[in-house]
Amino acid sequence: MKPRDRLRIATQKSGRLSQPGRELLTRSGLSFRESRDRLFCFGETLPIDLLLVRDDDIPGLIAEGTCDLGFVGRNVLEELRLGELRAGRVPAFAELRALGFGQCRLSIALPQEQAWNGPQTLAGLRIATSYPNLLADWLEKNGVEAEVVTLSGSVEIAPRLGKAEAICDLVSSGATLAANQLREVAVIFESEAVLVGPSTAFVDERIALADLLLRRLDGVLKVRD
Ligand code: PRT
Ligand code: ZN
Repeated sequence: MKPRDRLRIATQKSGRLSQPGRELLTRSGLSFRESRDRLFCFGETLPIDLLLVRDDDIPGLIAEGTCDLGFVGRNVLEELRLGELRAGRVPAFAELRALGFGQCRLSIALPQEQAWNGPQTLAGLRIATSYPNLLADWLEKNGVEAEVVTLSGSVEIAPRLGKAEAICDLVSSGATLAANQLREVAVIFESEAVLVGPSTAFVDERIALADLLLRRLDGVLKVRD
């Protein structure tokens, strides 16, 4: 690959992580000029640019070397990491820092009236989720045989549509579950936004740039604690 003298960070274009991610970079002393199509931000104070993308694409962009670092939910990262391991591949990306925003949990929820007697309650049920690997991993660890129904969105309405008897979805306030007459019964994964990078070391000018950025981020994150 050609040597590069600028660092490229992948961030979510629009969504829950985009604003807090930009704020963290601003507090770290970085400023940007946005391209007209709003897909790229040119770093003005340091040779560090942003690529604005869908969060799900971020680990892949790092694995293929298009971007050097990224801000993404640990839930997305872990789901893809488990997918790589299941496919017999070594993940080419790794979590470098927890960023202290975007906190949420991946939880199992049941219709409100249904009793919960631990993980075995789920045996033989269909569970709808957008996180099939994280769910399958948890079911396996708990010795539960259930059917994982993978949906790309609107997981919370699956029980009402008769597609599943339980769901496994991200929760923050719990309002979405309540609005759908669902009850959170088990947390299977705790998440927040993380800094993701390659699992191998940087080369060229990017070594010093990544080092500088990490030191600045650490300074800001420490102040926040
Ligand atoms: O377009 P793109 O693919 O980039 O965006 P997206 O729609 O996939 O992502 P987005 O912006 O919704 O979420 C990005 C990341 O934010 C997630 O991967 C999580 O790491 C984090 N995050 C934090 C959340 C939530 N909190 C959250 N509450 N992601 C989603 N939710 C959803 C949840 O799926 C459910 O539908 O919000 C609803 C529940 O919220 P409460 O408050 O009602 O419990
Ligand atoms: Zn997404």
